[in-house]
Amino acid sequence: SHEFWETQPVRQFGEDTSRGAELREGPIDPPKLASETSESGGALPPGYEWCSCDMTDSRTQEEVYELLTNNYVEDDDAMFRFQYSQEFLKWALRPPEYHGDWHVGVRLKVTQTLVAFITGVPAKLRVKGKEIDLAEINFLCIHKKLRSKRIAPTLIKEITRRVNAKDVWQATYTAGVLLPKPISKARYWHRSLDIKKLVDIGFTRLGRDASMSRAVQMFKLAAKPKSEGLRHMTEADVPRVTALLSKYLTRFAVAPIMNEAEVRHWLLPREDVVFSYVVEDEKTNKITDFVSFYNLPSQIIHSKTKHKTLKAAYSYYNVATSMPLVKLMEDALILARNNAFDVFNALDLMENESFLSALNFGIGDGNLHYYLYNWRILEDLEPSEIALVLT
Ligand code: YNC
Ligand code: MG
Repeated sequence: SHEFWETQPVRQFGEDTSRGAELREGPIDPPKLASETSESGGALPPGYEWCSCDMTDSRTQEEVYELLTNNYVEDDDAMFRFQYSQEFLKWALRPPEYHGDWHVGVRLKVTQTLVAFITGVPAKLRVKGKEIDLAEINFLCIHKKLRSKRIAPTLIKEITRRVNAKDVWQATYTAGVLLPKPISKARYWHRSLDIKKLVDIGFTRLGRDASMSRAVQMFKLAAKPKSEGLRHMTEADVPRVTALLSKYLTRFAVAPIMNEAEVRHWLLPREDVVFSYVVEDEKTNKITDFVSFYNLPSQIIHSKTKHKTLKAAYSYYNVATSMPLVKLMEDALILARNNAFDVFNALDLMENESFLSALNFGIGDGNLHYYLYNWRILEDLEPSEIALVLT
C-alpha cells in the first residue's frame, strides 16, 4: 500500500478506466485558486527548516552538489551514483521563467547544513493533444541518515504548495520506483564506447564465450562522423532547430512544447553539459537533422581501480530527415567517444528502437517510470509514444 500516494490526485492502481466508467481524461482535482494556497509549509521534524536554494549563488550550488553527490540516485547494486556537475545543475534548474522558490531545500537549523532537496522547473507539455503548463519535478533527495522518516511526502507537499501558488496545477516526473501510477514504463539501453574500462569497473560483463579482443572489435567506431555537413549547433540555428524539433515532436502522444528561448536554453551546446549538432543542407540552408546528448557522470562508489568516475552521455532529442535515424545516431556515438565518454545511454522512447539493437546497445536493468500529477489519461502509453527526456 501507498499511504501517501493513495491520498494524491494521481492515477491509482486498479481504478476502473473502462469505457462507460466515470473517469475522464484531464485534471483529477477540480480547479482551485492560487490565492487559496496556504502560506506556510508542512511540518518538518523538530530542528529542521525550509529554505529556497539560490542556484545563482556558487556556495549554494556547492551545497546542492555535495548533497546529491553523496545521497542521490544509485543503481540497484549500489555500485554507481549519479554525479551531476554544478554546471549541469545550473542548466537543469534555471531555464527561462524559472522560479527560485521551486528549488526547495531542508536545512538543519543549528548548523544550516542542507539535508534534503526537491525541485521544479516550468514547462509546457502536450499530452494527447492538450497543452498543459506544468512543473517538471526532479532531484528529490534526502540525506542517507534521514531516510524512512516520511520526509519525502512532506517535501512533495511543499513543492506542490509552491507550484500551486504560481497557479500551476499539474506536474510530470520520472522515477525508477513504481508508484501509483505510471503513464508509461521505459528502459535504459547502454552502448559501450570504452569496453575495457566498462569491464574493469564492473559496469559491463563480457558474455561467457566472448573475448576482450572480440568485444573491442564489435564496439569499434569510425574516427570521425560520417554525415556530410554535420557541425555544432550555434545561436543562429535556434529558430530553424525550434521549427524542426517542434514539427517532429507533434508525432508523439507526450512531448514538450519549446519556444525559441527554451530551445536556446536546453539545446545550445554548453561545455561539459549538453552537446548538440546539426546537419545543414548547403544548397537550401535548411537544417535537416539534429542530434544531442547530455553529460551525466556517475561516481564509482567502491572503486577498486584507478577509475573514479563513469563518463556517461545520455541521448537527448534527435531528429533525422535527410538520413535514417540509425545513421545519425552512429555519428552521435562517434562524437561521444571523441569527447571521452565511456558509454552512451538511451531510453527506448520516441523512435529509438530503430537504432538500439542495430548499433549494439545492450538493455539495462531497471525501469524508468513516467508520471503525471493531477492529470489522468485512461490508457497506459508505449514508450515509443513518449518524447519527453528529463535531466
Ligand atoms: C520517489 N522517487 O513511495 P507511499 S526521482 C516519489 N518519488 O510513499 P520517506 C517517492 N515518491 O508509498 P525515503 C519516491 N521514493 O507510502 C519514495 N517515495 O505512499 C515515496 N533516494 O517517504 C514512497 N531520488 O521519506 C513513500 O522515504 C514515501 O526517506 C516514503 O525518501 C525517498 O526526483 C527518497 O532516488 C527518494 O533520497 C527521497 O530514498 C530517498 O526513502 C532518496 O519515508 C535517493 O515516499 C535519491 C532518489 C528520487 C529521484 C525524482 C522525482 C520525484 C517526484 C516526486 C513526486 C512529485 C509530485 C508532483 C509535485 C508537484 C505537484 C504540482 C502541481
Ligand atoms: Mg525520510
